[in-house]
Amino acid sequence: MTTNMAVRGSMFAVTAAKVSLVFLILPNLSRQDIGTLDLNGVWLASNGGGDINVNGTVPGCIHTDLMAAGRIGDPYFRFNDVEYRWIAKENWSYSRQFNVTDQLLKHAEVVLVCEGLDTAATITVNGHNVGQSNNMFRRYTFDIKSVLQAGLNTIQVTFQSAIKYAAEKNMSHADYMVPPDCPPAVQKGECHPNFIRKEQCSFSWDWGPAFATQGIWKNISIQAYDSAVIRDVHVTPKKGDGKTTLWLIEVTVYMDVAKTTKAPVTGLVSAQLQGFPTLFVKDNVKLKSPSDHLTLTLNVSSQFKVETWWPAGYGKQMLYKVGVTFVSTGTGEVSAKLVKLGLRTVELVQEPIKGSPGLSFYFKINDVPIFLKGSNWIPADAFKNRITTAYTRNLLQSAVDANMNTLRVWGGGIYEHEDVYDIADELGIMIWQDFMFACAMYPTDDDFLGNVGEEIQQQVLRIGNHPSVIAWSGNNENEAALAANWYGTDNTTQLHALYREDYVKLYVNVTMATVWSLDKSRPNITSSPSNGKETENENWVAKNPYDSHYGDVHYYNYKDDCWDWTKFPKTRFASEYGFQSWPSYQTLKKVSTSDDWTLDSDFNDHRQHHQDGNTQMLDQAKFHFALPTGDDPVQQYEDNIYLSQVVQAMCIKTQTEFYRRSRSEIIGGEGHTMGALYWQLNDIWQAPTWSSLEYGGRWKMLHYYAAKFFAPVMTVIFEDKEQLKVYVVSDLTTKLSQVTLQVQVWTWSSFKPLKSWTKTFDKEGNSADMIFNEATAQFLKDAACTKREACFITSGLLDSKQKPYGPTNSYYLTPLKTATGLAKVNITVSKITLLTDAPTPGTASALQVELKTTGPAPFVWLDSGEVEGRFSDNGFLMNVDTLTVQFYPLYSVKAQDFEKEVKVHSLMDIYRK
Ligand code: BMA
Repeated sequence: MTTNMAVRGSMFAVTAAKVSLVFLILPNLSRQDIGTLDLNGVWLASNGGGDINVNGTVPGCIHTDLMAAGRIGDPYFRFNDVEYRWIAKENWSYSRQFNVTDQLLKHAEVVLVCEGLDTAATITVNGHNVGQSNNMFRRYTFDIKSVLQAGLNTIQVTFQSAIKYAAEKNMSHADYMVPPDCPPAVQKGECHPNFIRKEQCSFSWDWGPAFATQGIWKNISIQAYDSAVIRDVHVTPKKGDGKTTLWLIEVTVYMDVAKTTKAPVTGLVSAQLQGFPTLFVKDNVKLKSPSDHLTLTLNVSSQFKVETWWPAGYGKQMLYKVGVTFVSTGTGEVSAKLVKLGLRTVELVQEPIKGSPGLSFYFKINDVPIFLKGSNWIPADAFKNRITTAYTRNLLQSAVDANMNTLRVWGGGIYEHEDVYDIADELGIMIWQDFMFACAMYPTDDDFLGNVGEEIQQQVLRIGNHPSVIAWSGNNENEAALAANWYGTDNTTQLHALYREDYVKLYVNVTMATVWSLDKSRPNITSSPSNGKETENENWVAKNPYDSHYGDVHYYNYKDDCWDWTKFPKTRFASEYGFQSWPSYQTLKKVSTSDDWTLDSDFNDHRQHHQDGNTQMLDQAKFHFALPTGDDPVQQYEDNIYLSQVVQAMCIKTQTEFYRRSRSEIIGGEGHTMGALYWQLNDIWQAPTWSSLEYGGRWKMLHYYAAKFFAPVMTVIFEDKEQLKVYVVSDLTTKLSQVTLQVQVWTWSSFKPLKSWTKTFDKEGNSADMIFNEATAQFLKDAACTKREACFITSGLLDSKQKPYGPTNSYYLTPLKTATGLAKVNITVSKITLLTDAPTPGTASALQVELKTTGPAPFVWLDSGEVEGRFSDNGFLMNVDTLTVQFYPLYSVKAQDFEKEVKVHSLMDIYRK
């Protein structure tokens, strides 16, 4: 047994030094600590039949345990997701022995604290049933005092197959169907995930495999105490009057209190802002058993020099910590917790807009309106114990390095690991946090609702201290599914009314009500997409949740040419839109064999979980490009991967630029777009998906493009009927004085522009303006461009000293398959040098790569082969004969080793015969 002054396994363990600071205020107390016994480590994992017995790692899951024991291979390899289906259909149990001391048993309360059980389980200690679980998103605390003994004890957690549990629950829900029953066949998934409170995509998704894991996926420990323990601390900063009071920090302390026949538990609770010894508050409390809570308020007066937390690109990400301590009067027992916070305000503005029906939908942080730029986050692995802090950091760093400021933690995955929120706090990434319900109707019997209520309460208290979290949102697309009858929920009027009632029960009466009771400091949206306030007016299920005049919109269109911006909805806030591409050959190679590397291989079909996905990618490519040609099938496979990434990058570039240029205007009653979060940031495995980061972290071409189309200041070129227009967009809060817009016309046969047009002006911050507007035909004629097919346009800004400022943009006047003069050129890596002092996102030294080309080349792609890392730019248009880019390796690499791996090519190279 270990005795520790911190509550082990809790969110933020308190170090002795930190607690002693609090003790300065509370002298002369003889201290006695909460006893904890950590049960993490090696357990025995066995299947129901008892014929498989392997080491079970806690925290962990059965799939990785079987893999570590050599019972199975890599579950992601080839068709293993289907081969290993049997694992999820078995009932697995985890057991171990542990020693307990007399001293621990003497405590009034001895509880088993399970931070996360995945999912349906019965827990026994020494053969006695101590409790049950059926929600992987909840912490369970079981009383085990009466069944423990001094000396050796045994614990067993017996899981029921999540697939079987869900099927049983569905069967017993006899009154009416809660659809959908099963996912589309192409997903090769399991049925009825909506009947179990488990990661919904673990039963498969249109980008992911079905691995319905089982296991103890978070920490597990025993806790022993006599008075009370702090279970959660929820901190809410509120703006003060700005004169005498800068901030009021409300600290709500949630405690589990020992059952006692004697007088109520009393003690002293204190809270202190770390680093400010005189900024503390304390209170004598009388606590009710079995649980109680109280609120203390820290008054941050103007004498304390505190700083606000800002999103990336707007200022510093200042973080503080509040230490909370409870000292029991009777026993001197101490329980302590340390939680992080950032001082910031958030507001979702929904108000009338002049010239437009409906309401605005945008966020203000610290009173500054902010355009939310970013993407949607899905679970980083099917097996959560494989995700390291370094891996999470690399993904999130990649997001900010691509100029993102927001991620939506999507509702079909998990309430994320603490790392995600901690790193988001540090990097200034705002989080739109969904609750975990997606693409389904859900049951609403009392057990289910009670279970969800507990889940919401615990998650709001766990995640809600993070300044990065700026919004709660009830579910993914369930309002839309109901409104648009995705699952046959309106076949009879009577049933439709019932589904609507169920919807309100779950997301309004339980979810939203629970959130409001705990946290009023953030906007609370019922669904994404929704019409915000208008959805509320329409009794929570709007007729058209995709209305562009309200709230947020999800938009997918695989049929039309994605370079045609007129197809996109001019929404207030685009929270999802996307196109698929294949991940790199290097990434796919790890889970396939050479037989798989053709477009029509079984593997290629198998990994595609979206109906007609492979055809859609090719069809979209055909709008603008000829398909790759050549005799070597593997080469052709690689060329197709490349082309799919070109197409995805261009599609999302076009759509995002449309949203960004729409931030300041209302046209035909639509506009004032203030958010663009494309679908999706990351991948759960190696497959064709909508992601811009591959499983493993490699950047697809789209991610390089994101860095440019999300740049704080950028230009957008497009045609509106016969007019060529260029907008200048600035997300800065300050004015740019005397910037010059340069618009140039080029041909494919020269490094010199045919014509340069410039204009110098002052650019206000937080706005998008049209600076250039000319008839295309006339502009090309003036440039002596003979025909559209022969030319392309670029735009860029120069600062007041005439130096390039921000990214250069380009515009192709015709599909490149019909471009004239676009020929195969010779591009080579001409020099590689090691840069020892370059600023690198990773820890290793950067390399400088010099490129030379014999002619202009679109979509120049540098490939680092087996070397992991990323370039400063990639997928670009090269219209100079020499340029340099940096390469940032993930691990140190010698220039000569890198030279062997690095390759470069451009679009015309994929036409090999
Ligand atoms: C939206 C998302 C996901 C899905 C994606 C791509 O519906 O919310 O459910 O993966 O589109 O189809």
